[in-house]
Amino acid sequence: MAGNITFTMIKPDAVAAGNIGGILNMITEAGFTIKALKMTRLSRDIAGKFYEIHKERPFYEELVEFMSSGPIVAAVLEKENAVEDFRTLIGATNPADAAPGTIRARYAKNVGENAVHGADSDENAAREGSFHFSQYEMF
Ligand code: IDP
Ligand code: MG
Repeated sequence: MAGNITFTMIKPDAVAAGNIGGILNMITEAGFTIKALKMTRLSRDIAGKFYEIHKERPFYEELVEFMSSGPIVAAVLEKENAVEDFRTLIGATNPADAAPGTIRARYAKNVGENAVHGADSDENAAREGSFHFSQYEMF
């Protein structure tokens, strides 16, 4: 059975462009409840650990560089079928392929600077949530 928790980050491009409020509004309008939320900045080391699963991919260094280039907003979200529904809400990785009305269609700049992260499985949502938040920061 699908779980009800997912994990997201508003990436440095979207924070710098002033889109935190617009993106959080799209998320809550789509029926997600915010269980944890913080603005922070990832060091290269922490960004590298977070994206360890992509270590062998050609864009890994670029991704780590970008994700540590400025502040981000991390959040744990709750909704029925959270992981899949959130992936639908954010749209395809490349905004050129993202469906109209999705967060990436509206806010992403390109395939790398694509406004938001969304966990891709229940296991990764749990891992990523506890990577960024202690149990006392999740409500
Ligand atoms: P996802 O974020 O849609 O799950 P992934 O394939 O898991 O996409 O890639 C993780 C992140 O790595 C993307 O969101 C994007 O920021 C970056 N990325 C993916 N593909 C490329 C690429 O071809 N060039 C540069 N960055 C990329
Ligand atoms: Mg992914």
